Amino acid sequence: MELPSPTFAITATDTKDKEQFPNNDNMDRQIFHRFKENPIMVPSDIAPSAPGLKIECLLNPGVFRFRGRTCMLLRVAERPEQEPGSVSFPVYNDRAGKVEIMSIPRNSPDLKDDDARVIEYRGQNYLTTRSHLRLVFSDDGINFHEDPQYPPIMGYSAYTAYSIEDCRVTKIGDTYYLTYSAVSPMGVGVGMSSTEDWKTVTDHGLIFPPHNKDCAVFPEKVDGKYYAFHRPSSPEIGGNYLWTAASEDLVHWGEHKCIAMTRPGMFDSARLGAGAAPIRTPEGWLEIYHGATEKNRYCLGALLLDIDDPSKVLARSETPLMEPEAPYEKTGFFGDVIFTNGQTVDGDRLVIYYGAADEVICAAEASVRDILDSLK
Ligand code: MAN
Repeated sequence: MELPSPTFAITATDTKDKEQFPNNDNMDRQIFHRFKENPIMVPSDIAPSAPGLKIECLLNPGVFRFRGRTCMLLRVAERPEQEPGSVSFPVYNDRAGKVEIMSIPRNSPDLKDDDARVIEYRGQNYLTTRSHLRLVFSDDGINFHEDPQYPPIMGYSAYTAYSIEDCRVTKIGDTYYLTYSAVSPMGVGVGMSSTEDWKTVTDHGLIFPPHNKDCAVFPEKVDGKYYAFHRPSSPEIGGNYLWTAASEDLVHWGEHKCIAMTRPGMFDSARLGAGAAPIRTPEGWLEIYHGATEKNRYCLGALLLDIDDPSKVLARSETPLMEPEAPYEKTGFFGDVIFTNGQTVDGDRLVIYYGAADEVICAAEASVRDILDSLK
């Protein structure tokens, strides 16, 4: 299906927060061309999930097509309005079966809060916001709105006590498979759910235990098996590398192989992880991934993998395909971040949807051919 080119006006009600961002036409030299409507969604575009909460960030959407519309499964990060003397955030209490607000005195000597995303208090780590997943729909791939028929996906389990984040969506047959980061005091693992109609969602539990994230399922079987990318982490020996795994049933995974490691001095020197499901091309599986430096600067690169054996890397970007340059990417809740885990592909036209500075949703398009050529 051919999508209209991105020339639509932003609806009047949404303009207040969006107008602060100047146009960014000067970045055309890059392979990716940012939508001139960026950011296409900001936190004030939707309502919080419960009274007393404020949406701080919209980020890292999974993207798919459903009944003729382009859909984003947004990560919505919330917390209470912050009082000057304390840090407060929601946590799901599995025993009580409800979300509770935890509050920590800001002047406590036991508090470490130098990262906007995470705090440490009395030796325990917490997230400063709690995320759930929210569906928004679009006819043009630019203007997205909620549809009351489709409920949000909330993490109400012990393994999602802190958050449910960065959901990849892969359609196989009639079923959409959701793979997301499940964050709790036990660590960050990968949870999986599936749905056909986005009204009834089946939970398959954790498919990769902590510490693991950035899991994207391939859109079709390879040599009779399902494949996925995942990103186990090791704090001591090893690091934050990109792996593949294979499965007979999408729930039990084996044949783990580390396919791409960090590269000192490059844009992916500290960690890397998969974006959305890979794209089948005549030259191999093309995967847009994120790479970050020790200073937490998140850029995008590409990997080209053997079509019959995705654990074989044929090519990898030497320089970023896209890096934080626009004002909305450089500053925000957590600046210098471009993070994608959702895209649409129509022939040669790839549109990535991404979280910019962990705060707003943006989009950019590229020619698949241009990306493949950049890898030669
Ligand atoms: C991690 C994840 C992402 C986030 C980036 C940048 O990789 O928590 O959700 O976007 O960091 O902060």
